[in-house]
Amino acid sequence: IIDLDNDGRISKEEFRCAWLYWLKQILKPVTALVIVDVQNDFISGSLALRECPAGQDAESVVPVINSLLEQNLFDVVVYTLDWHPDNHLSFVDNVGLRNIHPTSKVLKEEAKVHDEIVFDIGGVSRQQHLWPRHCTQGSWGSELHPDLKVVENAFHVKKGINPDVDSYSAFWDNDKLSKTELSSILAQQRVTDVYVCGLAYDVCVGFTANDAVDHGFRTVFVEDAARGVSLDGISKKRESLLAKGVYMADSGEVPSLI
Ligand code: VGL
Ligand code: ZN
Repeated sequence: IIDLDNDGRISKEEFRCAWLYWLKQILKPVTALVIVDVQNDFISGSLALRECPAGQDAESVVPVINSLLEQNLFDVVVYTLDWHPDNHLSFVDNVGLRNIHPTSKVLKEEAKVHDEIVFDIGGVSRQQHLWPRHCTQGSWGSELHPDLKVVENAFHVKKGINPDVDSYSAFWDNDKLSKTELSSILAQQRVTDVYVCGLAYDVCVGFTANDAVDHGFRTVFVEDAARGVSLDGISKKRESLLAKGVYMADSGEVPSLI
């Protein structure tokens, strides 16, 4: 692109253009859209968000996410899947399978959905929010919503596979015992900017956005493409993410950010 003149030198204007070109190359973001847990159970199955305290319609994120995908804005697309074994500790009907830690205020016999119980897992205490049985591996509830657009060459990341620890973040489990494939996928693809959306705002999307910042990514939370469990949970999560440096945006603003 640089046209040398007769003396073999470049003009001021050419120098300016070349400089801007290289700056743009160096600073060019590589973007990833991480679509968190847009699975049947959170929309119309056992953990349907409309039955949760905030009463939100989870299905309404599907056209918003599809529209983002149809604009071909992102270099990388990742779909995450909550992917639990039958004996997962988060299921309220599995409480009987484990020992309760003496510090637990919730007793085995009285445990119900949304309680915070404390288990004794191999001599270590582990606090756990109790959920209805959801997203068991290979079930209908674990499938992506049938209307969600699935793009070619996307990555699919499963989480919550270890029966003894929950995994809200798509990066690692709640006790940071082990990582999913997400961070190595994003590193391998040279991603700089992570856009998060999906279900649920105050649980898995929020935890994923938080950990994206901790991994050093510029992080954008696409709020109109997310729905949550509780209004209080959503507003607290929003505050803590803002304090952390997460950028809150609506899907309509995304093209101007990229
Ligand atoms: C989720 C509750 C339990 C989520 C997963 O994807 O937000 N919520 N498991
Ligand atoms: Zn789960």
